[in-house]
Amino acid sequence: MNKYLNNVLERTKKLNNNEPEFLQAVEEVLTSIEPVIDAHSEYENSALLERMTEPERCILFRVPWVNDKGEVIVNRGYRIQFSSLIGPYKGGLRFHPSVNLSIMKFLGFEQIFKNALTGLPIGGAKGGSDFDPKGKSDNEIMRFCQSFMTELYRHIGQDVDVPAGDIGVGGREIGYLFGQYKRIRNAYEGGVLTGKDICYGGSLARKEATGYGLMYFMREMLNAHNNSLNGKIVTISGSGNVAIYAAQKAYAMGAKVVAMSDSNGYIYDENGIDIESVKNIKEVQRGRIKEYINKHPQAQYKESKVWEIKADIALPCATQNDITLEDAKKLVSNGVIAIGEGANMPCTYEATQYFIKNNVLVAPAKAANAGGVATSAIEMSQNSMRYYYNFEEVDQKLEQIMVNIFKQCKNASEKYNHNGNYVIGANIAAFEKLASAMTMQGIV
Ligand code: NDP
Ligand code: 2IT
Repeated sequence: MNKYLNNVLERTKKLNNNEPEFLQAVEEVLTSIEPVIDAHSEYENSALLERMTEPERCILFRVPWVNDKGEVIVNRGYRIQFSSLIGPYKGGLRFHPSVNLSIMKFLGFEQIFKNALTGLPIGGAKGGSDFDPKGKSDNEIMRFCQSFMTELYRHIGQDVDVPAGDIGVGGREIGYLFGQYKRIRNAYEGGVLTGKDICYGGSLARKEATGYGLMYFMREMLNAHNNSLNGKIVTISGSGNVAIYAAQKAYAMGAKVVAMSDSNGYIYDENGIDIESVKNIKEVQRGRIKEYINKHPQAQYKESKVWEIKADIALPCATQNDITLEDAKKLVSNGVIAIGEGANMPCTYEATQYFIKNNVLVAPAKAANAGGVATSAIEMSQNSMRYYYNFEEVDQKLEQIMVNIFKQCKNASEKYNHNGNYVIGANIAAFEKLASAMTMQGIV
């Protein structure tokens, strides 16, 4: 391996040795950009990789709140402002008990590359809390969000840092966060958060954007290999925001979704899952996926991983490291042809390598799920204009962005003789842009 790359990898490991997810994300990028590093010896002199792998700022804070029983609970809040190189810090907030510094940093790091691929002026960030929204009342969610924002507000702003949703943070949470921000600032700064409801400054199609964008990317990737979604059997992990709208678009493109999951298990419906029913269970009732079988007795529920179901296309849309090498082997032996990463880093490194070795197409997260943040940037732009596009206008812009992202991945993969390897393509295309911008801006 290139000596400079190797030194940076060793340094990163030493500095972050108890952050496995962060190291995994950095290692995946660094090992795939070797040909670019070989061609640019000047990067070493400017410590370009050392700077790129070190967040500009990590903010950790206390989030005290009172539950419905009157007990005081203390959670930890995070905001990793990873890079402001090409725009204000931008990225979601995750509320999940597993949240820790390693997960926040891996997500922030990935976000820089993803945001660069969108072609829009957004830097990279991630934040969140180890708060568990499951089973909490609306009032508890509101009190938590208000406390979280009472600290976060001083670090964000529409030209500084613009959070949005992620796991456990959807329209309800963004509403409470926005209300508290506005109250503290005594100003309507619409562009400070994205994923807002339409009635107070959100963008049409933002809710659908990540899932739809994933399927636009998948369509382009399959087209490039003389294939299509028509008649394909699809399985999806997760049943949240990304999963639901990926499923909806998959149907619209002629595929059939036979299985979806949550962290407890999956539902299998041979005739095709009724998405409106899943939407109702998850978005309206905030229930569990197994409730689906109450109204659909032909469907089955199993407490196991969805990857054991035979599929042409698998869409991991839940969380990181969801598809292990063992799952990858099962999927390949069942004839899978493509993986679409709706979630961030849903495949382990070994799983991704196994897919590529077995000629399974992989739509990498940084590229394939970038439609969400791209539409967030379109929301920011509408907030600045004080004017709103209709649904079709936003959807068309999203589609165009995804087509363009696929082209960038394809071109970069071909330029460095990795035809069809869009994982390497995405990393290189994003890195080239970031490295140029970093070089032009001097040592900062
Ligand atoms: P949601 O909270 O809406 O849904 C998350 C889904 O994933 C739920 O079904 C949840 O099940 C499942 N899940 C979460 N954690 C785990 C876990 N540890 N093990 C198994 N299942 C789990 O989140 P989103 O749909 O917004 O996000 C899903 C993924 O997509 C994340 O990786 C996120 O980072 C990524 N992403 C999201 C974007 C967005 O715009 N929202 C944009 C780009 C990427 P359960 O209810 O049981 O917890
Ligand atoms: O991972 C992601 O790209 C998101 N959760 C969306 C971030 C955003 O700012 O819309």
